[in-house]
Amino acid sequence: LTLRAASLQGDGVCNGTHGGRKALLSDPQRFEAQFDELLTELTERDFTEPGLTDAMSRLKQVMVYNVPGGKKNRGLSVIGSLRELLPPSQLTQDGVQRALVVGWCIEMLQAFFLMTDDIMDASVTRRGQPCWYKKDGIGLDAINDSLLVEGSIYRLLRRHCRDQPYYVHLLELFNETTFQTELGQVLDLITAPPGQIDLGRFTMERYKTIVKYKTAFYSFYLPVASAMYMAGINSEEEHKNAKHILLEMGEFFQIQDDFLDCFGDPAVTGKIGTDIQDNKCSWLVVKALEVMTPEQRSVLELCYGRSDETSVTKVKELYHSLQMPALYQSYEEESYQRLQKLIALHAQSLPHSIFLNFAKKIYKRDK
Ligand code: DMA
Ligand code: MG
Ligand code: MG
Ligand code: MG
Repeated sequence: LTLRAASLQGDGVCNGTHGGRKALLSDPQRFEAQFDELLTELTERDFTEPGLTDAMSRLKQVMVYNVPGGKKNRGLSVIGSLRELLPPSQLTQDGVQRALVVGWCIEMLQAFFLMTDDIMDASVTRRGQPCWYKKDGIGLDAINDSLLVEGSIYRLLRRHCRDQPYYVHLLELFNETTFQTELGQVLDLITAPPGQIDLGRFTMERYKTIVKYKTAFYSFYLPVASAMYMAGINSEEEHKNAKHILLEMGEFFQIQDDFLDCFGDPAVTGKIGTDIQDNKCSWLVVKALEVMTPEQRSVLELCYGRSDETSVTKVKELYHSLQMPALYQSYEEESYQRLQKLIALHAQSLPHSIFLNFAKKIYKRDK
């Protein structure tokens, strides 16, 4: 297997050697276009018993509302990574199509987590619209809707990848990643019991475990590992190297998410922050605790984890007086440098561009 150092494909536009209209589209355009096809497959091609029509139209509605509205970095990075891993001669049209399907499966896994995350975090908006459970007449039925989305992942994988040599690897990877994320979510939740403020719980050690599990595995390792399996790269050593770098990126990504929860613009992020109200073990509270005076700590003790506007404002004022935005900026810079070193050290035979492309997309983001 030859690994290319850089993509010859550039922005992923095909040169038209295979003919047909699809060949003129860029990967992001094809990815967009594929969603409707997958939706039709899921809701019209099987379970066609007339009695199920209403259930299928609900599934369609749930998918349309919850799956395609994000940045799609995770989904697109499957085909992006695969193009770095295989020479163009080894990547067929069908291979590209399958990488796009797997990309949508990751976007669906994300939608499944977010639908339940928003219920548990009592969030109000997501991707610039009301959270699904907040919609009239939905409420906790959103739980079963999220399970429908999760189940649909495996229907698509079976339909499109059943005959591929990497099918079982993908199934195990998706299962393992789902469980890891659920472990992360449980740690996130039990470290933030409503109404029980105990600032002693918020350690950097606990923080790192939470974010590795709840975010890094599914957002960073999963898309690249999927592409690796699809390219026939199964060696534990290679996966270990990739994981090392990607989990580090995932940790940084969640630190950004925590920063944006408090300091981001909801008009840009598409979501209104809830971490202070929810008593969350956020990077901001962990870092603030490291630098605050005992007096400031007693203020935090009284105001953190409360939903009244006055308390939330006091916590934000405290963060400002501790220069948290500046502290975050310098952390971002330092983390970027560390990541570059990590890539140089651990990427080994994997093309560095896979990791660098990812890094480019996430550093300095505001949404
Ligand atoms: C994100 O945690 C983790 C998962 C598994 C969705 P979060 O609650 O901080 O995410 P968000 O800020 O998007 O609600
Ligand atoms: Mg949340
Ligand atoms: Mg959460
Ligand atoms: Mg968040």
